[in-house]
Amino acid sequence: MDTQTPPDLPASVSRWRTLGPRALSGVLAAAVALGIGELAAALLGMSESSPFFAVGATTVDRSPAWAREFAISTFGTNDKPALFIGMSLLIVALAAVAGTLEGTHRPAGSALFLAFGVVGGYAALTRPGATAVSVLPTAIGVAVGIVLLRVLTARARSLEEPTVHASAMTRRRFLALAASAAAAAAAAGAIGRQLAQKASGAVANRMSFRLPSVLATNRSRPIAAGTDIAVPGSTPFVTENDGFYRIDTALQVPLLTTEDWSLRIHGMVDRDRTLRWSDLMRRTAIERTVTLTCVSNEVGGTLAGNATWVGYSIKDLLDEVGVHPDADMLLSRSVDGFTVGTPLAALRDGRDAILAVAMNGEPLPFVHGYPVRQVVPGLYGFVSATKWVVDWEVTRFDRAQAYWTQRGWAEQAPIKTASRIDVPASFARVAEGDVLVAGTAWAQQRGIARVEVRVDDGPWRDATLAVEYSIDTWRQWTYRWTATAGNHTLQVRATDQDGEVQDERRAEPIPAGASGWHTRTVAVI
Ligand SMILES: Nc1nc2c(c(=O)[nH]1)N[C@H]1C(S)=C(S)[C@@H](COP(=O)(O)O)O[C@H]1N2
Ligand SMILES: [Mo]
Repeated sequence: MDTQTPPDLPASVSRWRTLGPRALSGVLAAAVALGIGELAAALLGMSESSPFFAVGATTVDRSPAWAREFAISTFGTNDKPALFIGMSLLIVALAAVAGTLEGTHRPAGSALFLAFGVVGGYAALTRPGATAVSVLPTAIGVAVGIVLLRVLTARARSLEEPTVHASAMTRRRFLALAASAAAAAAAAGAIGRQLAQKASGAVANRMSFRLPSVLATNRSRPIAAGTDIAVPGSTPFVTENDGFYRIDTALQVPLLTTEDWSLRIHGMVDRDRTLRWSDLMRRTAIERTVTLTCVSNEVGGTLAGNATWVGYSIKDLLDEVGVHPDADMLLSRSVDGFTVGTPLAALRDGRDAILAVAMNGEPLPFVHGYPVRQVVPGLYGFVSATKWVVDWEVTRFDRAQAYWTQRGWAEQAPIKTASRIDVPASFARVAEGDVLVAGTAWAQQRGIARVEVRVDDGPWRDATLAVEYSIDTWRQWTYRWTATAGNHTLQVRATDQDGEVQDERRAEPIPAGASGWHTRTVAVI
């Protein structure tokens, strides 16, 4: 090697000249493989089988409970971009190794690519609803990737030959090929994504969706004056769809049309039944305002949102199919295979459990479950709020386990009483004197009776509650504080309408929801 080094070049530069093009070859070949895999998946009408998404989805499903907790507490609702970035970095690193290996120990790099193909193919084959052909996008992508890896690394090697070492021509040819590969990878990926969306027809279907009309008697109660006290910076009573938290395991948002949609009801029932969209539309629509909460919400966290939903009674549907008396769980399944176990008792006790089709006057956004999702007041989302729901199995908790329960989360998970300080903001600096403290509190199904605030471990003082909308929605509160200069700690706690004070003991979200009192530090100047 060293004999090829021109005397004026330090060894590190020459090593970089050799390794750089090889590593780049590997990375580009992998990018093309993934882009082609994406495109092939779209053209074959199986976008869930693209190697990148199949591996990502499998990673999500196979990761242990602590990993989900870590991801959500670290990245919040950006957990998906974080996963994509992490995967991409790992792929770049491995592909660079493959390119380097292919240069020195041909065909070791190709073999490594083949190994990635096996991993991707295995992931695609084991996704819910996969068949033998699900492996095709990965196989095609990897085949193209290996050919390109060989061509590129051969070119990269020719750059290193002493006779042409300085040849600008060779270098230009390599760079031109590399640039074309990068462009091809980006184009194939982007076109694949576009095609997948278009082909589903779901975007057009959602645009032509007509909101069901709701009889006056089935409307949600109007929001009375004094419910939404709109302190700047505090949580609005109704959460806009765009700002509504999103939590799910779906790396590719399912794109269903109302025509594709159906709900199969089976298991411990007298009559199996499959409900089509037209069957749903013939039913009586009801409108309800309900606050959803995620079990992963930390004390003081923002994984909760309040919306006005239009949907159809879950209880009525269950009554019609004749639930067996010894059944106690509804195992609902999303089109992507995610499952939720909900106590039948909660669905049938008269609370407003609905199959929702609209959210704040719009068809459900795709990320929130278009065309149909469940909304059940009082239960954390992972045991109640199935999005893209297509299957209901009436069963028993001792016979079936839902997705998160299999991963260490609770079977039963009623929402815990919680309260949060929104204003002043975290580590805010406020002026001495009259300071308005504001926030929200929730105890779905029980209702908020009282909110108290204390400063620096002083006595608890009653906050002023906003007008209550219902026991199923959060309730805003304010507190007037005469602030003195210095650093202060504000703390809040709520009491529900059963007289139960919010649990002071700190608990992690896993297995059944966080508890503890929210505190906030404020600098008064
Ligand atoms: N299909 C599907 N439905 C799902 C989930 C999911 O991962 N997949 N996550 C659940 C969880 S954990 C919560 S908190 C709510 C969140 O609903 P949102 O994203 O509309 O706020 O959806 C629930 N429904
Ligand atoms: Mo959740």
